[in-house]
Amino acid sequence: MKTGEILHPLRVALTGKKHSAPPWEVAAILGKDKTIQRLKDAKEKLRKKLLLIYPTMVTEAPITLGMLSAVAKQEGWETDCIVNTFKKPLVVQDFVQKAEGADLVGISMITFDVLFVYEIVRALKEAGHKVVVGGAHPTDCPEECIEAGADIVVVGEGEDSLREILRGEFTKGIMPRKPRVNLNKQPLPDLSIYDQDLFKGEDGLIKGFHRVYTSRGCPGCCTFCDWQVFRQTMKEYNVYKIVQEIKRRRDEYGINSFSIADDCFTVNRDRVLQFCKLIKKLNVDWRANARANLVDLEMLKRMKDANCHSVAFGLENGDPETLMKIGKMVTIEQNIQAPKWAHEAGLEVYGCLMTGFPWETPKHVENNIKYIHELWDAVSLFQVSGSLMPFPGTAIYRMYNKEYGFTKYWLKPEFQKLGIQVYQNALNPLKVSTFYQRYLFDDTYIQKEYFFKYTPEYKQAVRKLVKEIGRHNLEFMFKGQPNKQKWIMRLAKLSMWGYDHLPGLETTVGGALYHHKNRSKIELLRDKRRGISKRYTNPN
Ligand code: B12
Ligand code: SF4
Repeated sequence: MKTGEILHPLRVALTGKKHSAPPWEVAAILGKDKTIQRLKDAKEKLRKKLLLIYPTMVTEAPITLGMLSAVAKQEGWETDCIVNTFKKPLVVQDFVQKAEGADLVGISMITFDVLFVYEIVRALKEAGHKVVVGGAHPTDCPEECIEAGADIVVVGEGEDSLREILRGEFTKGIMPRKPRVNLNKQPLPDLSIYDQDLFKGEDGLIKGFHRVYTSRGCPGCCTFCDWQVFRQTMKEYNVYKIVQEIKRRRDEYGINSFSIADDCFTVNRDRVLQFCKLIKKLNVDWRANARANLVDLEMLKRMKDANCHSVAFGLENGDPETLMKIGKMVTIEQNIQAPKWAHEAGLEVYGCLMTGFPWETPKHVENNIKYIHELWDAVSLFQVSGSLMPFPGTAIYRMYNKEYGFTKYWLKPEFQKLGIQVYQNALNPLKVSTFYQRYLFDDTYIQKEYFFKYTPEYKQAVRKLVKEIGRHNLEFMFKGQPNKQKWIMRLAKLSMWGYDHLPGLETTVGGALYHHKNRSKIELLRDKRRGISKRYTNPN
């Protein structure tokens, strides 16, 4: 935009003259200083405002909003955001109030609490706002979002689409998916938009600012995974740019432990080694996600040497048939070898398992138990969630929704609060979980048959798996404290029994215990032991 194009309407606004007055004339009328100030004020007023919303409850600052805000600022827009957190849960009216004065409202959505989000959309529409939605859920279900009242739906990556919307080049409907964006041409996330107090941990650091992306997407095509936003293509940031960003966050926000949030960090070996070389100089520690077929011992050692403390593998399942059926494209041998290499390299290993596939039988579960035993010493912790949840956009959903009758389950009230994050969170005010789900493994989707139907024998076998996962994890969390391990296991078994027979009582009693004022401290401690809480310490 040329300077004249901005100044012309300003002059008209200030002088009241239809024909633009030259700046000296304006200055003569108003006096120089006042004029400059008024010009500035008027320019500010002319800037359009974008409000970004993250409506599903989180603990950490969702970096997605920062990425979109940076793009909008480049386009000359003013931005602000509002995030629903466990610390300060919001109601529909809070979002409407915050939207006052906004020229556009952008909502980022996943398939979680969707009814609540649609309520927000409707309320915003009633208040006269223009609403654009984007994220995993709108990508999977664009028509549904339009029916719910959104003016524009962005499918896939958002940067280029948002630019077009802000420039007024696309005004209504489902925006056709754009080619993948060039990440190196995008601005770095705008971290200034968040209400930092909402995300400050006990250590004074801002949760979420530790999460950094060096790439987007994953070459895999697992049938249970919702990879529709980035599809099966990977795009990478220049590692120099990312290491600079890590340095910035270290220097400006005091963060010295980072989580590389890429779906799979280890796809490009040379890039990993280059990253290691650069990050080592920053003296920060970090963790990353990997696939068992995309690592080798040398690479893992180099990661360790560059202060990587842990690596998470999507191991998914210990049964060869299931691994093949879910399209993981990794063999059991690789799934055993990789964690062992990582352990040998001195890294802590986190293993993510998935179970509850509709074809599984007790035999499949037995294979998973054997698998856990095989990896007992190599893996520090197995993730405590991992019961299959068929997200829209996944092959599993398409294959089974009609057969098992869970078509569009996310629009039913009883499915709104599903999602491990809800009860895995120390700050979570909702009484939705039990002692055993928190300490062992959450198999409630399976036991309560939320999505699929299972035989009683299978469900029984899963319980055995849950206990083995728990026994393994407790050994890690309470090393050298066998009595504590035993007591927690006993309580967990009691909780399991209670949940099966008197679920209401278990969650009420359990919930009451968790809602004791020390709960958040106790759970933070537990999360720290499990390595979930960030390891960073505040240098200030
Ligand atoms: C890091 C991560 C987390 C982190 C942080 C999440 C956060 N809120 O910041 C943690 C560990 C906390 C987490 C938790 C959960 N996550 Co998660 N997570 C991811 C992961 C790996 C990266 C997310 C991300 O930031 N991507 C980078 C940004 C740039 O991508 P994006 O958010 O999609 O945004 C782009 C576009 O979608 C679009 N866009 C998005 N919003 C908007 C809005 C507007 C207005 C516009 C124009 C565009 C736009 O533009 C953006 C830039 O291109 C994704 C997988 C993935 N590859 O994306 C899963 C993913 C988002 N998570 C998922 C799930 C299920 C969860 C949990 C429910 C898990 C659970 N059971 O507890 C919770 C829910 C937490 C919550 N309330 O948000 C699913 C969502 C599937 C679905 N259909 O809903 C994903 C896709 C994983 C998967 N493949 O199945 N997650
Ligand atoms: S589960 Fe992991 S490996 Fe599979 S497609 Fe999703 S991100 Fe890729």
